[in-house]
Amino acid sequence: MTTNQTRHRRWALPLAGFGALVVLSGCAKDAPQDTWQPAGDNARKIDNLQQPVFMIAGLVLVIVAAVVGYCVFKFRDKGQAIPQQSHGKPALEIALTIIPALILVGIGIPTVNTLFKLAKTSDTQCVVNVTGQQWWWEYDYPVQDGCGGISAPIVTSGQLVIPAGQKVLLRISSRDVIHSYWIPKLNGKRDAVPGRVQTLRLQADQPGIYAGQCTEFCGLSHAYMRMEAVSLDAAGFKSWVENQLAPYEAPAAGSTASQGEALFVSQCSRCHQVNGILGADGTPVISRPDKYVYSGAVPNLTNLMTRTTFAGAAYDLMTQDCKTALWNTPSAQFSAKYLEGVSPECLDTVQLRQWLRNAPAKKPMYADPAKLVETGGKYRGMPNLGLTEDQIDKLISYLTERK
Ligand code: HEC
Ligand SMILES: [Cu+2]
Repeated sequence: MTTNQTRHRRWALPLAGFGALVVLSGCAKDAPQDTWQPAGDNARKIDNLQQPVFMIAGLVLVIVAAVVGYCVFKFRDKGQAIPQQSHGKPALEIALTIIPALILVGIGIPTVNTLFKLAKTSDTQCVVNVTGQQWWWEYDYPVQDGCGGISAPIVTSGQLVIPAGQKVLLRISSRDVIHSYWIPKLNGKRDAVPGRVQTLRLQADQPGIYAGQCTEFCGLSHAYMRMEAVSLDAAGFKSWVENQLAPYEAPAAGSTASQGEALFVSQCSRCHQVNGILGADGTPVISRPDKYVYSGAVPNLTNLMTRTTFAGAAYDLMTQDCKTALWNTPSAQFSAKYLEGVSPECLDTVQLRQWLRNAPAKKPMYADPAKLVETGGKYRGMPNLGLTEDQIDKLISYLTERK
């Protein structure tokens, strides 16, 4: 090999790395989970801190890399004699201790200050309880005057709906293992720890939809444990609340949806609650997920079609085109658009059908009966219920009416 070739080889790797960095940095444009594009007050506080900190850290990196590079090059082995050995240079050592200490203090003061500002919850205007479990998030809205008034509890999952411009207090916990709640454009992370309630203040400036995902490894389907925060204008949020609390309407007698409802009562309602649903004898059907599922809870399916994703916001209920259109709706029109729910033209039941056919095949979740021993006979996710295609059709007809 010629010296020229060796020289080229030496530069190939660093150059390729640099090229990859340049290409990858292009991905950050319009990334839905970009901390560098804050969309609310808390995320902006974090951004205002991380910008200068990264700048300082970057500068230090450049200086250190330049000095190391210079020394490596200047003092490389040219067959010269070993230089005279010396020890200690107090002026340099003291200077190199004081300078980093000053930099750390300079970064530390605004960091601690920001932490205190982010931890403040006394100024929040309404509350949502957020509970993580394998592998989805439950949101329950207690009765309150805040958020424009909520007159009865609302329980939903996957998509957190909040009023835009308001400081919302999330009270975060978990029913099984440790999860972590993170909507990067709205605030930092907060761990969801069983037996503890941790608070996080969330605020979105504008109506819109913001993506997030569980950021604490929590088992098999951790990667499918996503969430979305949806912010609506005041009037939009009020309609959302009213819609969630609207009385149950049974499907027309004899319809396919009505047969689906009966199937739902017999197959699903031991785990899933649909508020207001009545059994064949006319009494309310109350679910008992704690008897069948390890975490003790499963998603409330009362208004499934008011959300656009399901099963930990990992799968879609609408076509990709409609989804893209929703995500790109300008904030002034967003609330009305979201409140339409999944319209018949947008409805895409492919993933829901796969889910009902065999949920654990779509989302790995220890629903395998052979593993129930570990959890005292309880499932860790939704089991395969062995439904026929005909049953699935009826159930889909029923579920897709639920808005
Ligand atoms: C043994 C309890 C159990 C039974 C029975 C059950 N499910 Fe589920 N289901 C779950 C669990 C647990 C989840 C959450 C899984 C996840 O997202 O990881 C779930 C999730 C869902 C979801 C997604 C909900 C959302 O908001 O994300 C739908 C839809 C659903 N199930 C429909 C059904 C239907 C229809 C039936 C009856 C045919 C049924 N399930 C029976 C436990 C059950
Ligand atoms: Cu998780």
